[in-house]
Amino acid sequence: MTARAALAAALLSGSLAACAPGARENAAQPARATAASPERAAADADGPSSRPRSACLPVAYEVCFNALDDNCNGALEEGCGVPAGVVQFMIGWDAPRADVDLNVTDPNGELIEAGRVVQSGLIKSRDCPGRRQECAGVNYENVFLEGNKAPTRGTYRVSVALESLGGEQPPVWVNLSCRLGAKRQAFEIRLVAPEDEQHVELTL
Ligand SMILES: [Ca+2]
Ligand SMILES: [Ca+2]
Repeated sequence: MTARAALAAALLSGSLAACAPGARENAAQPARATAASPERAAADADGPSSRPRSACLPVAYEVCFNALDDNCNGALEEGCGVPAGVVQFMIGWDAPRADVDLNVTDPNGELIEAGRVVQSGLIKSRDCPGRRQECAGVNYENVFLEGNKAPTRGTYRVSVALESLGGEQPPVWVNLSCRLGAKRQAFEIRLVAPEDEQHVELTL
């Protein structure tokens, strides 16, 4: 099956459509905070796959920097100093030296990069692990809509790609959380080798 063909859509209701992972080499599991499950063991044994995951976990507290709304209160990483917005895409991964990239292209076709606000109001807050390991092993990347700007309607294209393993043992497990207004969805992504990539599209 091709990567594109693997984009089994997890359709969201209402005006938001299709936040679906497309795997070249992927599966899914939380980057942290959960123990290995039988499903994960099976995925490890069988090779790449991918799947949506619960947008949140029913626990009493928020775990910082794992790109999950752990306590299911609708807020991602609250109290962790991570900027949030009504449009937001966030990834988090455990492997400290692995270089994973979150590449979001907005409906205007602009790629969201760290340190530059594009016309749609989106900005990327950081690029991990950083050229000089600035993220200090706490690896997450966050694209969010700044301030009170109205979200731009159209299709947002998201890529989660493994740039390099950096000496880490594969697979690298990555959490991806997506928010468009009231709609939220999360994915567990498994990246095995450099240039592995997972695609998601959301339409507002
Ligand atoms: Ca969290
Ligand atoms: Ca939360």
